[in-house]
Amino acid sequence: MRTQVLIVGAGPSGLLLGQLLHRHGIDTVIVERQSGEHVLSRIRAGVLEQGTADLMDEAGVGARMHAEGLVHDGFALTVDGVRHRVDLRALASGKTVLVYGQTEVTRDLMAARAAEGLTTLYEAADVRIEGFDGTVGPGGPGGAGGTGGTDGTGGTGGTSGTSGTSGTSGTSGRLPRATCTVNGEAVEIQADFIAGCDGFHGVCRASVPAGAISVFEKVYPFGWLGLLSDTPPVSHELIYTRHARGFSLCSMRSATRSRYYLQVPAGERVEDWSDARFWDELRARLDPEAAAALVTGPSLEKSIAPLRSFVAEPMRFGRLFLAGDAAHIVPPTGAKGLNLAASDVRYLSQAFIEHYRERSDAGLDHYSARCLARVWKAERFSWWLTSLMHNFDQEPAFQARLQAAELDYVLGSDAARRVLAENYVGLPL
Ligand code: FAS
Ligand code: PHB
Repeated sequence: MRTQVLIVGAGPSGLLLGQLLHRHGIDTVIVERQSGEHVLSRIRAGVLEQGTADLMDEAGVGARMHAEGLVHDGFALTVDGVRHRVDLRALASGKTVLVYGQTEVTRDLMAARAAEGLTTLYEAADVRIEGFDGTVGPGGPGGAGGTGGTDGTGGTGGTSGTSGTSGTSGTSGRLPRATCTVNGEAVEIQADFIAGCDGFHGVCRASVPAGAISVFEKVYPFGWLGLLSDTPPVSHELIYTRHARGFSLCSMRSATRSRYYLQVPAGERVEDWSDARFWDELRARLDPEAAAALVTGPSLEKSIAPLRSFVAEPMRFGRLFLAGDAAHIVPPTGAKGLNLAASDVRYLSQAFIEHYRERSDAGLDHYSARCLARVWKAERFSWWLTSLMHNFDQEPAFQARLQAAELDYVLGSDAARRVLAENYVGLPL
């Protein structure tokens, strides 16, 4: 197979990138290790920044998000049993967030891709990528200046197989490609570029020569035990609770479906948590009003996510570009994971469109630095809010006093709340 941009991974990053490029006539193929049903079965993010919602609109898939998503103009921090509201609309210049599950985002993107008849190879086994580090000459594959593809069309883009981007000028002539097995058949896909949207455990970052990449990581001594239930939320807004027994989060997917999280020690096993144990522990951590309002029910899903902060630098290697969790991970406390993936995809889609439409590689050349400037600010905020709200039993007593002082300051200072709100709604793109 031959395409313009080969996308590895059909999570939100890969699907959103594929949809945005398609709307600008750029051909993509997506290879995904799992089935579509498996991808949809993962319960992850729940809060979209305005920039992410705007991107969904640009991709032409925002209708259900606007119809079913819940606009939230604030959330609560509960400390020592007292609930403190953070008024996003007042503190963040009128900005709000949208509560709409990642599962629904993925479902909308999958449906749009299928409706357009675009190629997604699900259950692709043994995916390998190569040829992405080819020395790309001034022309690049259909890029600015050079003669572009071997067919002399100068990279006008177009449908797969006929695009003017085939071949590369002034290079070793190797094209980036992926090989995999689908339904027992060996498949090879050649492309001008590869977008590594295959998440933290994917093959793309792992395919980069060790000497070419730097990684920065912090692993937290706890994880989040999440439970999804068809029960009404305890409050119309999210509640982040700091408690001596551990952090908890009351979130939601709709007025009838709730999402709850408990801080649990690293290494905890989900099999050790019956629904009854989960509900008892959650109730013990909530403020009295929330505890009284809690409606329990059978779990639809229950899982433990380990918490880590992780960044790989740079995010570009020749003709391979990493986006989303393939390049960075944040603890979910700040609701940044999915939103960071969306901002990477915004920058990468703009760069590819510039390459094929305006024959400029400025966006591609600036992609990594542009993403990382935003990634590190989100890493800082996610680490900070995690440090503020979770129990660190192993930390020295001095650290616990600093944490208490920081909380006291945040809750008592308009300036500090403004910083919290500005980061929570998402920094400017
Ligand atoms: P994803 O991991 O979603 O998608 C990558 C895709 O690539 C997957 O479908 C995978 O099957 C596929 N893939 C992997 N290896 C491959 C290979 N070799 N070949 C082909 N395909 C391959 N964020 C929040 O904001 N709030 C949360 O509460 C939250 N909870 C989370 C809980 C968990 C357990 C995890 C892991 C993450 C959570 N996140 C949360 C972060 C999450 O939302 C990510 O930011 C988001 O899924 C990023 O999307 P992608 O970059 O598309 O990566
Ligand atoms: C969620 O609803 O899954 C969610 C919401 C806010 C967060 C993390 C997760 O900070």
